[in-house]
Amino acid sequence: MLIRKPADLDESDVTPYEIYQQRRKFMQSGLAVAGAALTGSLWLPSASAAITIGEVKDGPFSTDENKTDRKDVLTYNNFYEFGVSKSDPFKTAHRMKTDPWSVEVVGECEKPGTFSLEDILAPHALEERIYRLRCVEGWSMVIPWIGFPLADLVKRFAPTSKARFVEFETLYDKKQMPGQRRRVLDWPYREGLRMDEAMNPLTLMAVGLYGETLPNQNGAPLRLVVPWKYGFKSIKSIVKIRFRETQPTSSWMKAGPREYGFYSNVNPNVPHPRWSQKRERRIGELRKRKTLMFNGYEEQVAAMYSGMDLKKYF
Ligand SMILES: Nc1nc2c(c(=O)[nH]1)N[C@H]1C(S)=C(S)[C@@H](COP(=O)(O)O)O[C@H]1N2
Ligand SMILES: [Mo]
Repeated sequence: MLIRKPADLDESDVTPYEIYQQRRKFMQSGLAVAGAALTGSLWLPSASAAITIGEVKDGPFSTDENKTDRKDVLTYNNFYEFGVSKSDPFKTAHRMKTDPWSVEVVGECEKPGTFSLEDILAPHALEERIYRLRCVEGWSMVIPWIGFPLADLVKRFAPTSKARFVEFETLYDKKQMPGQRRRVLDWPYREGLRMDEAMNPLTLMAVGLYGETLPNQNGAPLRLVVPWKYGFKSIKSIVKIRFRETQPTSSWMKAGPREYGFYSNVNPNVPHPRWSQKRERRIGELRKRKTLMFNGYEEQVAAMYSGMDLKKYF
């Protein structure tokens, strides 16, 4: 499969028919603001991102469950930098400029530096992996991501023996990210992994989905996908990577330490303080499903947590 560069396509090509229709209706109804938002590069996912085009091979660990409708993956998002409602990112994330893009690598490593997106991507072969994503809010999706193992990227920076954790930061720019004008979270959005979690072969650095470069609302041009953890661990639009000796405090831990732990593993047996985590609604389905331990990736990840009290280290 080829990653398709938006420039190769015209708008009708990448626009799902229903949305195209919906947009036409929108514009006809004279909703100028919405119309303007929708005429941009919205459906030309991350139209400016400098992503290398090439063969994408089928990667490991893909589920054969039905994929979530592309339209839902692109329009039902959590990306608080663009607003707190699910439909906000789809409407406003086109304001984010993703080219040029660079990532600063700092902390406990032998090869820190500031790298362009092109430098970051250059040595990595892209693969498609179809993963389940389970949001702590109680819904889930199945998404065909394109990316490469985070482990391969981490190794390039040669972390020192002191590096026990990796911290990631999202872009902080109020002009491009209207949601940051309100302090709903302590910006920039921060997340972290223990080093073995970062090096686990399941952990993906994603640059695309559904055969295209990442749409802005899904975290262009570079985001994490950690499928055995609640969705908020999968940080979007990464600009900074820091190797640390001590455990980082994520934005969600800071916002609610009783509700969001550092580990955030999908665990039906540990309820969120305000609601159960036993079941979930797969977007596009009506009946609820049982939530699986580690989101169904127990075989790949359980050993990393042996001996840990998962109620304490939630
Ligand atoms: N920077 C940033 N990353 C983020 C979020 C966010 O608000 N800001 N939301 C998280 C949450 S709660 C979820 S469920 C997933 C949603 O990813 P998707 O919109 O691509 O499905 O992104 C995660 N990454
Ligand atoms: Mo989430």
